[in-house]
Amino acid sequence: MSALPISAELVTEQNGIEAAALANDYSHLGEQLDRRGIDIDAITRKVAAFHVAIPSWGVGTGGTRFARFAGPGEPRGIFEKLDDCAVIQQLTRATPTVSLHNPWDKADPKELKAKGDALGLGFDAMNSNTFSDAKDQKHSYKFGSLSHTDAAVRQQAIEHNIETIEIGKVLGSKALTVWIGDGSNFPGQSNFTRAFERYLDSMKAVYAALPDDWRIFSEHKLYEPAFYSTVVQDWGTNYLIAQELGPKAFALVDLGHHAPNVNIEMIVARLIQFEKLAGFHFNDSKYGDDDLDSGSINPFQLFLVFNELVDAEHRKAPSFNPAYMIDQSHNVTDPIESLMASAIEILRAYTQALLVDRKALESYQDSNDALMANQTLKRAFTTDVGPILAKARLVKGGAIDPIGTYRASGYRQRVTAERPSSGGSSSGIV
Ligand SMILES: [Mn+2]
Repeated sequence: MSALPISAELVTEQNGIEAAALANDYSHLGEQLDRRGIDIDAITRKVAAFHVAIPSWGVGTGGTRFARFAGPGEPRGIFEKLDDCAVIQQLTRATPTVSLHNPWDKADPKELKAKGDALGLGFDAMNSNTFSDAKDQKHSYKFGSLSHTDAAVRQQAIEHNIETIEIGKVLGSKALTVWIGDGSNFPGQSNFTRAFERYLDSMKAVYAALPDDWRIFSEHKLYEPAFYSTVVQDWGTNYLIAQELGPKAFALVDLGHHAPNVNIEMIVARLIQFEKLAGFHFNDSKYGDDDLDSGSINPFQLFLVFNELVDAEHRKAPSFNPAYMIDQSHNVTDPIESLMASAIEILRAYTQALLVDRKALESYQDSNDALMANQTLKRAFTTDVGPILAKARLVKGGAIDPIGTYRASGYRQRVTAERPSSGGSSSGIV
């Protein structure tokens, strides 16, 4: 673990500044929760065990279709991206795995594994890419990939997904996430039924190549890059895909991939009930697939999603094993800071959901006491759980104040000197 990017002495020194105040705050919150019959240490242990994966592309500065404004010291390749991911894990202790993208992160898988091991990082779900053309590929995905009208293009996309599984096997990954850009821009351009049949046939070929202990996650999105119709447009279609493919197939929920005001927590409940929830790509949005930082716009929605997840955990829902990943585009902030803040917001929502008095909630629901049922959720949501989050980080060797410690470390200034600007970085939004 000597390869950790921030000096352990600095973390200890910074924690020393905050330690006494945290001890007081934690003790005070412990008394409050005790009056509600909640053991704060039991909650802290659960929070300390919660993990969310970082996408490799998240540490590069994102952009929009209008422009991308590079940030200082951007990682120039996957090995530097892993260094940045290690900073996030070192200070938050909530992000021990990285989700890689093929082909953006292409490198010798054995070298990737060795670099991950040196940094104490594991590898989460692999992401394939048939929504853009890679250099030197024979057929273009301009008019689709797994659902393309031409069998040769579909075969190329299938083989790419199988190659992504093969890379993941070396890294110790156990899942493949498939998001396609396939769809149409004009009414009449595509036959909905035939396109979906072709997609299912292609996915069956990918599914057949999955190792026994792997899962395949399909990700729906209602629009973009296709603006009239999308082949995998919503959770209903996604559920049908998971049903058609078999027991290793699950439906992944990216929070930004729904129409505004859709009740996402209810979708989550349905997928859990029918044992097909793959997991999440966390982000936040105001208008569309904005890919803003988790919890920055609508923390109550994030809490309501976690309320369903904790409810499932509480009642031991069968086949409940969600994979958590952040999927954001950091256009105006330091990506490391955004990812740390987002991991903390995700953990905050989880912690608040753990505080819901489920017995009382059930009783209010059964007696149709709408007001008190809502009050039960709001009581958990409005509890300041910051001391629990800080304590969970501290006991695992992280920072009480990750962003403050990161800024004090001068990491960004150091890598800015080490990484001359290349003018571009492979970053994307999926
Ligand atoms: Mn996504």
